[in-house]
Amino acid sequence: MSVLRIAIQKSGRLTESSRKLIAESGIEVEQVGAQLRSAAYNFPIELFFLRDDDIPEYVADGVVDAAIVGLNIVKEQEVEARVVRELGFGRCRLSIAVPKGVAYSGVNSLEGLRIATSYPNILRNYLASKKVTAEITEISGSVEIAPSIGLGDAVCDLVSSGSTLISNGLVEVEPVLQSQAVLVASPTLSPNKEEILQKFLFRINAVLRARNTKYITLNTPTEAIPEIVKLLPGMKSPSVLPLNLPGWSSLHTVVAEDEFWEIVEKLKAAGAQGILVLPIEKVIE
Ligand code: PRT
Ligand code: ZN
Repeated sequence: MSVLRIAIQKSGRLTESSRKLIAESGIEVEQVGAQLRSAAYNFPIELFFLRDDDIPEYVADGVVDAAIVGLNIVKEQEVEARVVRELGFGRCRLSIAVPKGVAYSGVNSLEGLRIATSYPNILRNYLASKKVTAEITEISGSVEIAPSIGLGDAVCDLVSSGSTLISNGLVEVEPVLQSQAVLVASPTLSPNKEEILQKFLFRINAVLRARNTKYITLNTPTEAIPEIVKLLPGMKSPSVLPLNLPGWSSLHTVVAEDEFWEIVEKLKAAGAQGILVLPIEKVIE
């Protein structure tokens, strides 16, 4: 029987979220000690725990069949891997930043500068697309200190909160790539492995859809239902149950959580009471 080999980051920013996604997909994997690989008990996958930089090549070489890794790493390594799905965590951006106080008036200001980065390929393509000629200095870590030690006039590095740039006196000037964790797969999987990948994807989809979705119940005067239904985004026909109180009903529906907070005041103004917001574990479409 086939087993799909999936690489995840061994220890780093993506590790916990990757494991959580797999666990919430109902897949049980136990890693004992510093084990490098581990098979799931109840689903035909085997996890490989690797350094993130090694992952794209392992996928391209067929050592593993699929992986969870940052899009930034996949793009930088320019290997053959199919991006199957964005996973919504590990969000960051690759940006160019210059020392505070440097005059900057658009991407042409980078002309002739030396830019330090661990992402030379992405940066080279970006500069070429903007028709800017700059010198790229490749360094492997602590890119943010490069200008202060004379290793570059600017940097191109990953940013999430922006506090690393600020504490190194740098100002973000050009976003080059928006990144997040992605599920990638080898472009050439056997039909059996492709089938396992699609089953894995089906489960991931159900988990990720549920994350921003909440089950809402509320009590409302029955006569206010048409107005309340109009407020609930995308829900044409919520379930309505009579309450044991004449003229009152209980209404049940499913909404995106970020949309819910936009309308909660309006729901109350329309007469809704006793609003409950419940988590949903899976959404299957
Ligand atoms: O050991 P291994 O090689 O596997 O791990 P690593 O140390 O190379 O990678 P790791 O764990 O730091 O990051 C893994 C992935 O997380 C990256 O490839 C990105 O896809 C994603 N990610 C998300 C980030 C960040 N956010 C991030 N902020 N990766 C790195 N950073 C660094 C950035 O390089 C900079 O030094 O955090 C600093 C900036 O953070 P802020 O919040 O100060 O802006
Ligand atoms: Zn790494």
